[in-house]
Amino acid sequence: MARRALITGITGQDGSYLAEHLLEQGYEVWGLVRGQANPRVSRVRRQLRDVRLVRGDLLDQGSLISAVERVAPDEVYNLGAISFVPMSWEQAELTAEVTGMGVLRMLEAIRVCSGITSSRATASGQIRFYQASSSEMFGQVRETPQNELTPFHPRSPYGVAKAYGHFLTQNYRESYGMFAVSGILFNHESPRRGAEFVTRKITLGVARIKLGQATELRLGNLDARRDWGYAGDYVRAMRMMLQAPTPEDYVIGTGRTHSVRELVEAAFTAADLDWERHVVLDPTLHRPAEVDLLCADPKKARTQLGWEPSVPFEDLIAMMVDSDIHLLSTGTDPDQDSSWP
Ligand code: NDP
Ligand code: GDR
Repeated sequence: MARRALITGITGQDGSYLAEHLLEQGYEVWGLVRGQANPRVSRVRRQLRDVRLVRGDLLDQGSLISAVERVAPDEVYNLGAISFVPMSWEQAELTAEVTGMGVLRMLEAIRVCSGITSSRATASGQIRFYQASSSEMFGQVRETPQNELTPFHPRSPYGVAKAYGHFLTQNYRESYGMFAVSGILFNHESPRRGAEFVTRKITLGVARIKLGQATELRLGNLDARRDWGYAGDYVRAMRMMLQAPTPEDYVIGTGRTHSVRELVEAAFTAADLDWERHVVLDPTLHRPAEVDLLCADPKKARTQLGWEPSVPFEDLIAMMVDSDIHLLSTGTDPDQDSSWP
């Protein structure tokens, strides 16, 4: 029998790549969708035809119980979140509810539907749970690179909410013997990345300038450093974690770090443009508290899961620039378009 997976966040970047990956692996894939007229749900219907959809919202406990009952999954991937860090200061309570408490609600849905009470779950017949934890939990780091033992010091309401979800996942594993794991994923990008994140903002900006549709690109802090990898590689790691013999948390990243300035240079170079003629620094885009430096130590994932990233930074950025030039030159409006590159 095919394994059955339920994915929250199916309309997002990672949800799309994970669904494709699991379908390739022979899974029956279900996606949790919310809202009455969410245009991203139509996109999923069109682009991921083999994915079945079930209604539910991380804000609504009953809907999650109904979804888990209906789907009866072998594996649950909790990717749903408010994931844009600046928004988490503007809507801190909502971020706590979706990104933090949403994890509690999904774990409770699994616990209730599995009939787990105060005693430990039996190993057989368990629903395996993946939580999308984040390198933003490290925040202000005192050691680099960061591994599974590096202490957390989150610097945004988003990072705090993720830390809550992370510890809760660990707690359900320890309290109930659930197969519940967190992947501490560093930034991962693709042509499907939301336009609000800095990589895609830059590659779309470069494409507009290249095609004569814009002359400038406004950016905030160019000195922040991130460990950027390719989303298609990172969803493989999610599945690997749920196939491991024991439930454990893993750091996933490339082990290389670049500044936003280097990202800008790579993207403009990929389109034969001089970034200094076009980038405008905008202090209003700086964050109330910044995460200055992130760099993963993915040794555990490499040795225990056999996971390796496959797309180097420069290739990733060139892939995104090419995709955006193609998208815009075919007259597509990325803010309106409902298909994925
Ligand atoms: P996206 O922002 O692309 O997708 C977020 C998803 O969450 C969307 O499908 C959205 O659905 C869904 N969502 C939002 N609110 C709710 C809600 N109330 N109930 C159910 N679903 C909801 O994120 P990514 O794909 O980039 O990331 C996936 C996960 O991994 C997120 O949890 C993110 O925080 C985390 N992460 C991402 C990293 C990255 O670099 N991409 C790195 C580390 C962690 P809708 O269409 O309904 O709004
Ligand atoms: P991040 O990603 O906050 O790391 O969270 P983002 O791409 O938004 O920012 C990365 C860095 O770029 C700097 N920056 C700008 N960022 C944006 N968005 N827009 C700008 O104009 C700009 N100028 C400079 C930021 O200050 C920051 O330092 C992402 C999300 O996917 C999270 O959900 C995930 O958990 C983490 O990655 C790992």
